[in-house]
Amino acid sequence: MNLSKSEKIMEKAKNFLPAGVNSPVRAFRAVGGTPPFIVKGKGSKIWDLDYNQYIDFVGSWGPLILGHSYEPVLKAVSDTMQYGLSFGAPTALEVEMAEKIVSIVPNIDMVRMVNSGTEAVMSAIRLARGATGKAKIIKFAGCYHGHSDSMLVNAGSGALTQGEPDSAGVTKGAAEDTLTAEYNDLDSVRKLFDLNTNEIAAVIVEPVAANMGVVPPADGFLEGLRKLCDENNALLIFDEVITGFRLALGGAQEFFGVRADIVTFGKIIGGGMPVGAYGASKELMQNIAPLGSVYQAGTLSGNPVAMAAGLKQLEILEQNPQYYTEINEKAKFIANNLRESSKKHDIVMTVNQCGGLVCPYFTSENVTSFSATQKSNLEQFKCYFHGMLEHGIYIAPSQFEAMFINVSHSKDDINALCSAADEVLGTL
Ligand code: HOZ
Repeated sequence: MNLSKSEKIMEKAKNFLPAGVNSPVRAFRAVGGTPPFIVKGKGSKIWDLDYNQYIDFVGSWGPLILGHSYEPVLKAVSDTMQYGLSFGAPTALEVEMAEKIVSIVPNIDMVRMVNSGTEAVMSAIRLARGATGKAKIIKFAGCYHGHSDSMLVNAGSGALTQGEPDSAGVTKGAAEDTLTAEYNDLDSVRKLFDLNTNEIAAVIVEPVAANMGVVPPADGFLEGLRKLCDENNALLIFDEVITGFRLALGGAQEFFGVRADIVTFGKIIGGGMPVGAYGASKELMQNIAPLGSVYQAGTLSGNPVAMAAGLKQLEILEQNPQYYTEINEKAKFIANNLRESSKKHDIVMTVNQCGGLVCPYFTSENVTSFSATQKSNLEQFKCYFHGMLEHGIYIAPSQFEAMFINVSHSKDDINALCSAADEVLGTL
């Protein structure tokens, strides 16, 4: 049998990496087959080891909002790295980055840079507990906040794809202070507050749930969370790893007009480099070491090369506010096309879209809750996924991830996606 280069290297990879990958969803377990091993990206396109070209609607899971190998970002990286890769000492670029984030994002005065979204959330939770002196955290089933112990409870993304929303290795102790509510269901949150009077440090939420597919907040949901947190002296944490600088320049707080107390960011502020951050008011951030007693540290935090990439991307986004309208329009167009094609081919489908995030579910249900996402026909998703891949359209290999629309997607790219989807849906 003639194996492709990706298949060959996957065989080797399995000897050295669990399932051949460094992050579970990439292993294609949910859809079957072998993931293409990527060698290059430029603009909206990526290429694999076998010279197949794909239009990429994953974009490194969100951060490449300007597209792959965006020249000014590459130049910022290469200029900066001439002076050294890491110092573990303060650099001016970190200050510039922090100033930029604070000037763009509503309601935060200070940030602490870290290296991933997981780290940002883990630290934000510690900050919330340290500042309030309370232990319990409310999260939502199907929301994913990285893989720190206390957040791997009813988690979304890879955990959900794998069908293991609770991870082995998380001790009872680490999980018992994490309470789970239902996304878009304020009553479920209210009940938890009532049952745990004066014990809830924070509510953490993905303002648009984008690790169970894409589930936008119902009218009044985020406002309701704000109110419940205020009434109960709890902090509201917006996990903006996906929505930050994507829904709008100022993220979900700006898009929905709701204030969070702590905001976490991930890959998007690195423009493709490994970065994360969390930010809050000056008062809250005074708790962070060495100013306060909430300890958190990292040698590579604020790394100059990553800062240069992220800062350049943020500057470009700031200078081009029209990008957000364009991304939104492209995403709307795709969602409408998918709806029309599914009708035309008699495929039961519900398409959710919010800003540059799109997700088709193979169900007739109105997908506004975690339980509705679970009604999607995963066999149909598998066929849809492989059909799209064969047509050169690269989407996430899981029903429970978003499709990311970027600045780099041209009209032709969007039309190619829509006509591929039309053909594929016709074969299901
Ligand atoms: N869990 C990540 C997306 N929500 C996937 C990360 C990756 O495989 O790179």
